[in-house]
Amino acid sequence: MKHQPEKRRFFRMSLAGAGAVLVAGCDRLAQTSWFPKILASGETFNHAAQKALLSRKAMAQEFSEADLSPSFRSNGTSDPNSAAYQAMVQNNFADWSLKVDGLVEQPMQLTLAQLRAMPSRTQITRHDCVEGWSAIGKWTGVPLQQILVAAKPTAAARFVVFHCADPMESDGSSLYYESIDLDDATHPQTILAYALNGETLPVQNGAPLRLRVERQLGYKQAKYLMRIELVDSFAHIKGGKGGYWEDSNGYQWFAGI
Ligand SMILES: Nc1nc2c(c(=O)[nH]1)N[C@H]1C(S)=C(S)[C@@H](COP(=O)(O)O)O[C@H]1N2
Ligand SMILES: [Mo]
Repeated sequence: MKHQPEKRRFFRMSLAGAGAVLVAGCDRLAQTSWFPKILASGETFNHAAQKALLSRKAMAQEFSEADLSPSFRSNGTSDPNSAAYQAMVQNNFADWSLKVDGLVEQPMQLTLAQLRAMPSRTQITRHDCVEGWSAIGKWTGVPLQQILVAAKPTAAARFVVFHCADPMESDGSSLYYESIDLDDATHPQTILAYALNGETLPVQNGAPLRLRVERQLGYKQAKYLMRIELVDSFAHIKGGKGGYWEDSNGYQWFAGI
């Protein structure tokens, strides 16, 4: 109990940046059920759990401009095979928007202009793909935490699911998807990136918007984002394992590095 005020301050501080961007209701943060729940569960943590939580909060290494890879290669889908996506490319993504729904009090639909107007974070990080290559790139985007604070996840929300535009089968079926938990979703380096190395995010790297979740492997970095859905479980989504490669190839859902 004696640690409680300290803990509360810690979480408040971690959300301070997010407050600046709130469309409405930052004063109501204390009522957004998932937030106090994190605090409440903290009171019963034992030492090992505390340490585990701290390590989940640790930052991924950041690099300098001098470390940038000469080019950031593309992997997996490099040009989504769908008429709907190709039409959006033709139109410079003017008709694209990101849907935020599921277990949220405030479902939203965000245009690129709205996302670009939000406070951004730029980070130079190393991407590690299980296929045996790495690249260092500079990503700019909106911290996911800001979007969550605005959308207000309900008490039941535990995971964020990222629905992508690219079909993984030649018949146009099986869209790529991924998911992360709220710890990773609210990590300061977890951003929805719209720029790579200071340029508009290219199609081959996930235009117009892709996830960067820097403490996990490459396949978690969902490209071609269309929708983020808050859920209490992903058991009912597609193969039930929380991601395309998790379902199809037995990849680990938590791909920590
Ligand atoms: N939508 C979508 N996201 C995806 C993939 C994909 O095929 N489709 N491939 C994943 C894999 S395995 C890697 S290594 C990275 C590659 O990102 P890059 O193309 O920017 O190098 O994206 C990940 N995200
Ligand atoms: Mo990968």
